[in-house]
Amino acid sequence: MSAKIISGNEVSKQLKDEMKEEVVKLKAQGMEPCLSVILVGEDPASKVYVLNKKKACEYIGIKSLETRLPATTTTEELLKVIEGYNNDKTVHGILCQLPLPKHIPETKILRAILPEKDVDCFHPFNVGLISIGEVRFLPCTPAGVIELIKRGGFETAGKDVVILGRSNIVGRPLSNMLDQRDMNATVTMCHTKTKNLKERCAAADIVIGAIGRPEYVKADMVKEGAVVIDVGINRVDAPGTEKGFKLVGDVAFDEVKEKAAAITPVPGGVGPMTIAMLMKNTLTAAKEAFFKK
Ligand code: BQF
Repeated sequence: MSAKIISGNEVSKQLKDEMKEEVVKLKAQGMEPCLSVILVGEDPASKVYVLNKKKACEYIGIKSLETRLPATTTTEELLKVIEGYNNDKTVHGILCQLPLPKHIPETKILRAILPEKDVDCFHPFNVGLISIGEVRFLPCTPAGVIELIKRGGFETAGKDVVILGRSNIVGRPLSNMLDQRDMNATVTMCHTKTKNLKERCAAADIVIGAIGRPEYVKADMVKEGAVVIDVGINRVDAPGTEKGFKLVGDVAFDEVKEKAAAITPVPGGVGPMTIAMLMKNTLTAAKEAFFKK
């Protein structure tokens, strides 16, 4: 039997349509939600991501501002740009596209964004709020994963979830969210030093791949009837194709789909959900700012 394919393209479209309607109402009340995106350098993947965010803003009716800085930008120059957006009352969300050029310390930059405008939810203050279950923003990719599981109709309460990967952006916050009282999953985080990793995966009701290794999760690592969520976006060489590369996830899709109950594709799975959740955070920030004053 072949797995149900959980389409992030479809679910994210649905979410964006809901937000589009909401923005019409917010604008009627005199509010114009606005997201500022800062891109430092010329990373080709980052350029695509920034463009995806701009297009989503346009679709929903969120105003978007963009600052593009050369790769040679100093930390101080970047901090100035952030400060400008922090002080701008018409800007509700700010994000600095990662990764940054190596000479700029990421931690320093992420701490500079005002927590109430931190729509990526990377500021330590907002990260801390998640771990105590007191939530303002949810980090975009983990929130997208959870939304896909929910809208796919899959229960998390009492389920064993294995997360492959412990990054600050995906694995760690996702673990923090899934074992809160509203989700009630039992979470195991696996990494390079984990013993019996294969066996742990194969025993899980839900497997989440977030390690950045192309097609790492094979069919023998997945239980019959499991739900498999693929967060990986890996560029692999594909000679003869238009771009010379293709995107594959952390899951060997073709073989795992024959065993899983449900699986997310790459592209068109978690990726578009990340963007939709960013839009949701931007609306949250705008509403908080507007109704507070
Ligand atoms: C799709 C990201 C790693 C590091 C920094 C749609 C996106 C990707 C794929 C996208 C990502 C990944 C983003 C698809 C934003 C997700 O159709 O499968 C959208 O734009 N993403 C980012 O901003 O920074 C990253 C991954």
